Amino acid sequence: MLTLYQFEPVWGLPNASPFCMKLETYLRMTHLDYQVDTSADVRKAPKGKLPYIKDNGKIIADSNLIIDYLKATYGDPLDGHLSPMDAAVALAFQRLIEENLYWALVYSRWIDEKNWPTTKAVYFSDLPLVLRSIIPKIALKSVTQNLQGHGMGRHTPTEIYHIATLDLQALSSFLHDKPYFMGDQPTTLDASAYSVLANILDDTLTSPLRENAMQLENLGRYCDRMHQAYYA
Ligand SMILES: N[C@@H](CCC(=O)N[C@@H](CS)C(=O)NCC(=O)O)C(=O)O
Repeated sequence: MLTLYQFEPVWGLPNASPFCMKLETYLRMTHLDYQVDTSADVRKAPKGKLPYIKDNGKIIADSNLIIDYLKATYGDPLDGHLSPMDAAVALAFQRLIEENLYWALVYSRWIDEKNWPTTKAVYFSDLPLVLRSIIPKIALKSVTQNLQGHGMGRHTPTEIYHIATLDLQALSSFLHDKPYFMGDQPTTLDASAYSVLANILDDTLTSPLRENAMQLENLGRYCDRMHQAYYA
């Protein structure tokens, strides 16, 4: 059976890692059998990140490459019906969510001073006491460098939340009153969108990111629908 290596769920979310949650949601949407292993050390993961999978002895990392593999191996029940133009739009929105909006979420959790103490307490609560004052500092340094490398971390907080709000507004406008992003049927884009949006809307932390997302009420209703469909 396929094994999904991902982080332990926290905050009542299927996963606080949008990429882990996206892949688990995809597996549920496609009714593929899987088991979860949360014991993997992220530093020893094939690409130093989670999720990755093991299927029939093959190890594959990166949620998008994993989904490509799953489509090639088990078929493509979610996206096969999309026209080339719709598939292009779905890919563009997926990139907006994963390559831009995601980084504002990372910023709000790790760098926003109001949230870092809670993030730290939750993410590192399992560490032995002696490591609890060392590992979070190392992890924070690495996340700060990643945000700088991406470019999002070079902006002011006001600019970051403004950039993210434009993404959220685009998502809200495109979703409009459709049940799913690409229409009446769920597609892979919904696995990606639901995972980042549910993480942003989660009430454990607060930030202008969450407050602005809350104003866009169709996004909250969409997350409720996805939760009911795949995690009720
Ligand atoms: N492009 C990758 C991104 C995965 C990713 O960024 N995972 C994060 C958690 S959301 C991670 O493992 N971070 C650990 C680290 O960077 O040390 C995918 O789609 O799977």
